[in-house]
Amino acid sequence: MILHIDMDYFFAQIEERENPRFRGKPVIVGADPKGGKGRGVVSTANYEARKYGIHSAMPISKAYELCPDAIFLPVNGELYSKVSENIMEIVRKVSLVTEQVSLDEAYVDISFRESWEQAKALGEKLKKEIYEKEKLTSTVGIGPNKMIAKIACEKAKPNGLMVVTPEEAEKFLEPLDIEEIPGIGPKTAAAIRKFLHQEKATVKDLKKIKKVDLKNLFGVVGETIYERARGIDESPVRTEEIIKSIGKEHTFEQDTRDPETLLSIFNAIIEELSQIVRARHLQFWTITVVCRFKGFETHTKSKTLKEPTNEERILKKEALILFLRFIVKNPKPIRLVGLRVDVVEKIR
Ligand code: TTP
Ligand code: MG
Repeated sequence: MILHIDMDYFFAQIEERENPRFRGKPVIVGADPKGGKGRGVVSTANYEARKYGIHSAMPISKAYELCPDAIFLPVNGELYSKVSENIMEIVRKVSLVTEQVSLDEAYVDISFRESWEQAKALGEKLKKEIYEKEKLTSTVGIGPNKMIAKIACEKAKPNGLMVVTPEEAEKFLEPLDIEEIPGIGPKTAAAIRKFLHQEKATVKDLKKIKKVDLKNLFGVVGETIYERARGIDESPVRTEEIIKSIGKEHTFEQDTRDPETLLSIFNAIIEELSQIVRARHLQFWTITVVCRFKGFETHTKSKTLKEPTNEERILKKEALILFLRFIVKNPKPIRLVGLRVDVVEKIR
């Protein structure tokens, strides 16, 4: 029995809590829109703003175009982290077998409950306690595994609770679009639709594809897709917080090819990441550079080292090589640069 909890419109809901006069109005948290000329993205928006089609990761300029009268607020990361800590403390009281996946989202193994009714009561209690202590609404999904719990939570949003029992699981999944299955992204979905000769495909359609065909299409991932379509997901709730990757990015005020601007920002990102890696006693293994060009065209280049290390000198060298490849290959002005490292725990 797995419980998945996800706070509703998290950053924006905290802002509403702090400023009750924002309630009922569209609220957008993210980069400065600068009267429509802003260049960053939306972090999140409350449900009033979502009615205008505004969503996370949308360019802030687009959000401004859709709803110029919305309340635009900067990201107050410090406040959101503190609230997140308070919430996760409440969640961990349910069970220590908790896996926090982001600031506002966690899985809890609640297999100690004796029935699905009891599981539901536990979910309700958790929601209530978070609301009483933090004055914030959340949504809970409960199911026989992480995948089902997560999708149930999506379906119950906002301020909802949904339980899907093992008997209901397959029927629950069948009408869903294949892209609602975690692990099936746009490219995988397109390949599945092509195979089926269909413009749209549900999980029920996906189940018509034989395991061997999915394996031929996607390799080992094909097997996972085959299982997930049937409601099977054996992945455990990972209790320790495992940091898998750390990243930083920067959007330029104007698209640029100015070497001094590009290099000074990129070097600052390298230094910042390198400091985090050392502070947390981690080592990096794979280095990925992201470059977004004029027109939002986004590319990544990666390099995996022979062995993990925490040396800034190596990060600098490898990241710069990847970055230079972008500059040499693509003459377009650059909108955003980013760097991500996949990390492992340093053996102490
Ligand atoms: P989500 O849980 O994905 O979104 P949400 O809580 O705003 O809305 P809901 O769950 O009701 O659909 O993400 C949690 C927070 O993480 C979100 O409030 C802001 C931040 N975030 C970003 O900064 N950028 C993003 O692209 C996403 C998806 C989230
Ligand atoms: Mg959320």
